[in-house]
Amino acid sequence: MRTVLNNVVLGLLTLMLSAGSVLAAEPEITDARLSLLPGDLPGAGYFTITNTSDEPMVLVGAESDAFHMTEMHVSKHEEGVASMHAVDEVEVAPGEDFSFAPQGYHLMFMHRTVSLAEGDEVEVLLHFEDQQPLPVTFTVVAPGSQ
Ligand SMILES: [Cu+2]
Repeated sequence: MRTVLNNVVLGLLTLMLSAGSVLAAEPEITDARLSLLPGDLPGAGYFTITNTSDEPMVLVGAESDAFHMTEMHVSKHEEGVASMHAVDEVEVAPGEDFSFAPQGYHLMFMHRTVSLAEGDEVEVLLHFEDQQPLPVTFTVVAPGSQ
């Protein structure tokens, strides 16, 4: 009987400890917004990731039911020419912030599945390495707003 009780107590402790560490390691997402363009042109997702853990966090992708395809992009200005290309992952160092922002990193939301207007909220799942998918609510903002 004593052994059974000990096992139960040990099991509970292990559960509590692992739950605690999972919570501590979750990325914090702030200022999530989605800038739309007219028609079926893509929208751009901007937000800030805060890594309060002591391990690097690696964002490897995103998805939303409101769009057929979502990619991570970075914009570049080279010799006066603006371009962008897809990136596979973005690493946020321990204790650091990383911002997806105009003229830099952004989520590129392509081919809407629903109509969207300013003020609407869009659910997006962010995929971090070694993490559960993280649901984040993006607010639709006017094109060109920062
Ligand atoms: Cu893009």
